[in-house]
Amino acid sequence: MLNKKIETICNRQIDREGYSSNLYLAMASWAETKGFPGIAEWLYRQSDEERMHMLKFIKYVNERGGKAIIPAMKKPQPDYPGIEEMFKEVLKHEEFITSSINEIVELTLAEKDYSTYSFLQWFVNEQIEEESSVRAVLDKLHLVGKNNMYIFDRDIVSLRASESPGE
Ligand code: OFO
Repeated sequence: MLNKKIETICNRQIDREGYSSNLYLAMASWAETKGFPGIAEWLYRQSDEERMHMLKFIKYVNERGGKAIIPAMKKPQPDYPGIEEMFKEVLKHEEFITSSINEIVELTLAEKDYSTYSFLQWFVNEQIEEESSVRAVLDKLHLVGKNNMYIFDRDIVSLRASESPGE
């Protein structure tokens, strides 16, 4: 049975994963309307992965005798000043999610909840991959140069770190 503190912080993470999914969906839609189908595809897939992360937390909380709270949809900003600025925003958001996961890890140790600690190890590793995947996108963007956006857009899908979202 989850203790209340762990249940509450896991519900906070459900909210954050749900927002991540929504944020990347808004970015995907924006990129699509700007004529970047490859970037949009990268972001649509990222949005799906984030929904899987949210589901993992929901199922875990319920399985352990807690009650998952489904969050309201917060509206992300609909427009971005440019592709690079948008990916910098993605990196900043992933760093925020990493620190959010680390806070839960710290709490599980303080509360001696080793089952949740073990559940979180998948997320700890996932965050390493996600941050490095976004850094690779930013590196590629600098390498290709902003004047070759056609090539960047064509190649970005091959930069995805992993295609195994849920398991
Ligand atoms: Fe982008 O990460 Fe979820 O956890």
